[in-house]
Amino acid sequence: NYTPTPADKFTFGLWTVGQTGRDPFGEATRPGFSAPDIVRKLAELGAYGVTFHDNDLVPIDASAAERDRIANDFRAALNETGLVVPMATTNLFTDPAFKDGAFTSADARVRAYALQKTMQAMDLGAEFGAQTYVFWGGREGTEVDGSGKLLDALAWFRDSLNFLAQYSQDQGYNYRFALEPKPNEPRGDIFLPTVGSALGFIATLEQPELFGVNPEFAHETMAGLSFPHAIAQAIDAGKLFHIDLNDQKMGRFDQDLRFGAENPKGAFFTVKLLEDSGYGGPRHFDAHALRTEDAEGVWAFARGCMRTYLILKDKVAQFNADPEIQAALQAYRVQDAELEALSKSYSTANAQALKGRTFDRGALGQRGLGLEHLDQLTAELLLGVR
Ligand code: GLT
Ligand code: MN
Ligand code: MN
Ligand code: MN
Repeated sequence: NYTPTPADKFTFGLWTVGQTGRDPFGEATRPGFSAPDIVRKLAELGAYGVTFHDNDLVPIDASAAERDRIANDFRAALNETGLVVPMATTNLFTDPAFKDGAFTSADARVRAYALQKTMQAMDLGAEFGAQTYVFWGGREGTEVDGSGKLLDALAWFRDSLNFLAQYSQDQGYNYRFALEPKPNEPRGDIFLPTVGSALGFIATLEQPELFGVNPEFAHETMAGLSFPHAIAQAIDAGKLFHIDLNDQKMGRFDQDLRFGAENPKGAFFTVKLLEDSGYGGPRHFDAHALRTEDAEGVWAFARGCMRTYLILKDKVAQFNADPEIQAALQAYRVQDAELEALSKSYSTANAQALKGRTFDRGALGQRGLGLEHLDQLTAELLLGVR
């Protein structure tokens, strides 16, 4: 009946349901909630966990005593509800100090401060048992490429990630790190703009096995790319360490819409990849209620994200079991054991055999693939008439 339980592993950032409706053009439209209230409400709704930036929980200028009091209240709510904290991250974008980047600032003092702030945030995350640490480089980018830092910025970014990975090992935290790409906003151009570019960068790090990606539906869509294709590549590379689920219209500002709100077909194939591949991590919603909503609307939004995921998960099972869909899939693929054996891996003999083979090119080009039929079946399944 599409009611979530912790076994579904749904998580929300404190900043998501805590979002107050503020945008670049207007003030907050609702007050937001305290962290312990968010924990209690999410638990009541059937979520598994909660995530945070250091400053979602502890204000940037809090005293040591305040920090401890806040951490204790938060811990009490977690203990009371059984909610967990699987992921934590650093706010390296709100404070004016980071206006030209954190790890990629041209100011060595800002880069050093970003390391200090991240180490402290990693301590805070570890205190609550976080195992995944996200890096969203929101301010890591430029508007003015005349500043001449494109190559330096990548080197500074690499040094920082290498440094923090060693800090994590040194402290015994053993975090798995997840880089979150985004093409633009708030910077004109953000470094590592897509899942593909993050994967390429990870290969240049000192301990690449500790790093994966945290792809977000909205961010790949903003770049004009397909989210299912992006996560398929991450899964193939063994790099899907975490995921940010939401929705987005292409070519717009970062909308962070309720999961499935805009592109249910993209959401369906996202859920299908996660479920069919056996992805075991949290299903993390990085989205927020529309600015039009009050507190009740916020919880309707959160419930909706989870409910839509579960409905789509059901549709995935239906898709996988539907005889007509499975027949269409079978008809689409042509198998040929002999040719597949010859093509799978190179040997001189296989190369010679393939070169000597005669192919009926005309017939290969004439075969209809039945994809219109398959796609209509998928559409009807999603529209609820199958
Ligand atoms: C911010 C951003 C998100 C990131 C968060 C992690 S913060 O809300 O828009 O996409 O996932 O830093
Ligand atoms: Mn976003
Ligand atoms: Mn966002
Ligand atoms: Mn995100």
